[in-house]
Amino acid sequence: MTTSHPLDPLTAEEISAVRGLIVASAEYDELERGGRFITIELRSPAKAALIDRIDRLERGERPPELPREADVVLLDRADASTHEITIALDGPHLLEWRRLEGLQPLAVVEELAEAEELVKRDPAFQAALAKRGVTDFDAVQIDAWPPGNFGDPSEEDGRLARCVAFIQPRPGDSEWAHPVDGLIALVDLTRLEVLRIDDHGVVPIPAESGNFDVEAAIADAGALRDDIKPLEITQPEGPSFEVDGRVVRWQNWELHVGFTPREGLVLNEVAYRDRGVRRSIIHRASLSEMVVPYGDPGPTHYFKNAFDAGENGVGIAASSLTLGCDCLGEIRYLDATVSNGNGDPVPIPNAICIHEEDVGVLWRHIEWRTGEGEVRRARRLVISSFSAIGNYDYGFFWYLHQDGTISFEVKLTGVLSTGAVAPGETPAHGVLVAPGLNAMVHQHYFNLRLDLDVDGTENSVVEVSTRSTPPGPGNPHGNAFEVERRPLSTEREGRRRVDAASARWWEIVNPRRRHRLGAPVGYRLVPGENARPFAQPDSPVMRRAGFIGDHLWVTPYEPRERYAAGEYPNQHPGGAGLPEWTEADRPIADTDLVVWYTFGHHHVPRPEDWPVMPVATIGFQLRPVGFFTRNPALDVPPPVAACHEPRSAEGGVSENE
Ligand SMILES: [Cu+2]
Repeated sequence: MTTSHPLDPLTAEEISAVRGLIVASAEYDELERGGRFITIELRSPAKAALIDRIDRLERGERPPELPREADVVLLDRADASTHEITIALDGPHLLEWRRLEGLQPLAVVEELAEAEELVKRDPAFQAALAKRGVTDFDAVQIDAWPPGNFGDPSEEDGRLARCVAFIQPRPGDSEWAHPVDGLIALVDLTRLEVLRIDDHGVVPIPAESGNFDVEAAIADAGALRDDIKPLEITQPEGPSFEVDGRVVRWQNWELHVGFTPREGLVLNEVAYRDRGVRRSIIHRASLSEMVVPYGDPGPTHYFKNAFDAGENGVGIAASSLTLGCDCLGEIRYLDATVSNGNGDPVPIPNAICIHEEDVGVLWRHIEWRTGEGEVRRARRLVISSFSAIGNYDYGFFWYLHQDGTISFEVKLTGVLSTGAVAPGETPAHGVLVAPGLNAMVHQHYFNLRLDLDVDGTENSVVEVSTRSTPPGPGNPHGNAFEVERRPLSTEREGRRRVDAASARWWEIVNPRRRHRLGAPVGYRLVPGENARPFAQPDSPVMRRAGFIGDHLWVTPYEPRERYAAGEYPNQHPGGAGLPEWTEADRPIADTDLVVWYTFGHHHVPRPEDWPVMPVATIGFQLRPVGFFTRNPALDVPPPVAACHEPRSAEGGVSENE
């Protein structure tokens, strides 16, 4: 018997009920060619109601049932208009149906497949392929990219995709090794028409295989490695966490694991039970947007800047995880359910993997005089999922640590996006990874929406920088440095950038709750790897992805402000989301606030990233600062009876001396 939670994602039955209600409605009847279902997801109950529910549970009261509702995005198949529909699941009945003008939701897989068939069978596209020596059109794979928005008046209407071709010599081969450069088809996804074919001239298609299966590895290295002995992770008494429905409890931590079609993994109601008292830290944390701007101006590449969340759906693209492959050890899985273009539920079994990992030493000190000391081993709770979007694979990993730290990491792997260059040519905006094969420079940006509620909803953000103390009487030896704390009081002040020179970080504090030593309790957002964008500030991509112009953004909590590049980035001319909202310059001090952290992985490809990339990681940490009175992990027991006993007792050192 598992417990249900008001933030549990919609079940397959609920998705079917929502679909059934919409298809039977009078509003749907008016759609000339029916609708394409883009997303069907839970509409979150109001934040105040969720907090009230927790408070009541803490007091031992029975909380009231919260209404269960669904949000649907539907595309009119006749005129490509977008419709937002809200459904109450008790009944069920229709609450609201809104038609939007000029906004395009993410593209679903059915549309990508239709575009592929259309372009592959297009006589003009086939003629252009034939000019390149390609006549087996079954070996052609078409990649439909979100078109972006470059202000071209002929691209203002309709629902579009830019399609590029790859050749798959044999079924199962990696097509990414064989890009057809210089040839693009602009497609109308609703009317299913090829609007335009741009042929910028023949570039030889790279021939070398980019396969990375076992057969390819043996062909490359002669054999597979034979010196890997079994490494088994066993927890004979089971894992130390418990999963109740989608609520996870582990080592004082409690949280709910959600999932949405657009964001994928969502952490809800993350709290730490501190000596029996539940202390809130995060109300909701999710990947709000991604964008991958490419730095090659060529005709087949300049438009590549996919917003993988808002234009594709990170949750829709989630894969099932398998034991021993994606996750190792004592695993507990959670399933996800998304929907297809027809509105039918699509289960993703084992979409989320939960397990414990040993991560080395938690803390340690050995006295040099005696050789005695204390050591504790660290473990962390891992909650993760993987999404495969086109050529790339992204792993999204949340970690809870025993010292109160929460960290997030993206694992980037999969296959590089490629183009071709003429033999002997060196690409100016990329790197050769195989003969004639260009891996273009690019960046991967992620924005995490962090609705932090540190010990309550009213929080403030302080920027903490370190500077050298000016030489003089206060710094006679020149060694001094000091920490500067700068409160961020309005949204425009809250747009900040990382700065290695001042070792900058930000602290989210609760000014109403003080540590015993006087300072407000808080959590420190510690940046990891990061980068500035290199696209021009007034370029189409920077207008559309304004959230990558700064690394930190702070807004007052507003439930409709969910995604860093706005609700509908697909084909959007730009300006939406964080840049637009923060222009209001609302106050952000001592209020219910949301922190949005943007971080970018700067990817100048290496030959070693080919034919499949070893994982690169990027992320950040949220570390308690004055949240606890002292090291909260003192109570972790020693891993064995004694790690470092006096030297004599170890039976060696003293006697031999
Ligand atoms: Cu990359």
